[in-house]
Amino acid sequence: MKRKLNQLKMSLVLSTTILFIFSLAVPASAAPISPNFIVRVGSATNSTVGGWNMQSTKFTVSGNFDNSLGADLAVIYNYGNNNMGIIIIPEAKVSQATTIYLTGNYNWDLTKTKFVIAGDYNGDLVSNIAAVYDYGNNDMGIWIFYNGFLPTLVYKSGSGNWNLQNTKFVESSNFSNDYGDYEDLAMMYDYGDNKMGIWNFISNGATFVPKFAFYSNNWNINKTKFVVSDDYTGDFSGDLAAIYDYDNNDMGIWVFQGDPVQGTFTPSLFYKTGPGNWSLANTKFVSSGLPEIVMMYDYGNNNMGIWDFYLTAPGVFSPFLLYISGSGNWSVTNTKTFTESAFFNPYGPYGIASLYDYGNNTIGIWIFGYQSVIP
Ligand SMILES: [Ca+2]
Ligand SMILES: [Ca+2]
Ligand SMILES: [Ca+2]
Ligand SMILES: [Ca+2]
Repeated sequence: MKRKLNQLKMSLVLSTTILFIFSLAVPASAAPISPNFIVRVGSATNSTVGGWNMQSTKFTVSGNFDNSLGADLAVIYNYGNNNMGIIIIPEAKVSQATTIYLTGNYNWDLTKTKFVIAGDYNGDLVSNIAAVYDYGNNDMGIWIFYNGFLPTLVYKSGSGNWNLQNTKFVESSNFSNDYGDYEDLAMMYDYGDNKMGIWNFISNGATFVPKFAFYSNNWNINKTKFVVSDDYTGDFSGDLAAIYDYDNNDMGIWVFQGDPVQGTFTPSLFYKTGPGNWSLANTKFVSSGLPEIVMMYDYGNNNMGIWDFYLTAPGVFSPFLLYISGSGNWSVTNTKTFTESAFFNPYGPYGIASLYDYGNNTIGIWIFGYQSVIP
């Protein structure tokens, strides 16, 4: 699905001016205008629902899970007694949230669920959910919730073979064309002493086959603050992007280009702010559902900004401030998720969905919608 969306996005970028409309009721006093981007503010489209416990909301991912219209949100929710539920929020419309799967009591331990992501692992263009599970004794399992959300154990390392404490990031994309055009999982692993490895778990549509895809003895995983994935090189094959802290408020974005034939990664630096220009401590969320990287930045005083690192040339990200709430208008602390995808909205197909905690077991979802216009 990502691939289809990326093609769409690329053609839009080439042929049209992109107009971003943010569906918040607050004026964007400092929104810049660049030759390719016009930012303006639309009306609020959020809705809220009561009885939603943020503490029980363990993971949120996006994908087209219902094979209808645009992207949806899927929430992994703790119903207690080791009963795990999957809630689908179609096109991020919170009022339509539906629990579509429950494991039943004592069947799923969420404290042992270390990563949850989404991708299409069997090539039917319907998104699936992947959960990485810790069986203890360094035994790791990958569960996929396929169509109908039937859980299937697609990989198990066996005891003593995989340490999930050392597994720092897991991302999904079609990194390798081995076994066909299915999305795969990439795991970034900390070998200690600035030694880092990336493993590809390559889907064959039914099980996952591990392949060692990258190694560096000069990469500090503790300085790696976020990892996201998409196609950042325009070859329709998945890449990883790692947000790296160079200290002194200097932030870099490394892209690990996936080689779909070799199943390996080649890193290159696509962006660096320089010292004094970017606080990763103030960067609450990083997301990428398109060949760009969006970050939610906390300016303090409930002033929130959304920055877009956009490919302006091959191998080059350029930052654009897409939105700024103004002081007192947006609590980053109350913002629980921030997910870019093809969320259908009144303005166009692209956007960001953000789960906002209003307290008293009430959540709302805000859509930051992008609109494209033909000039
Ligand atoms: Ca959908
Ligand atoms: Ca699928
Ligand atoms: Ca693949
Ligand atoms: Ca690529």
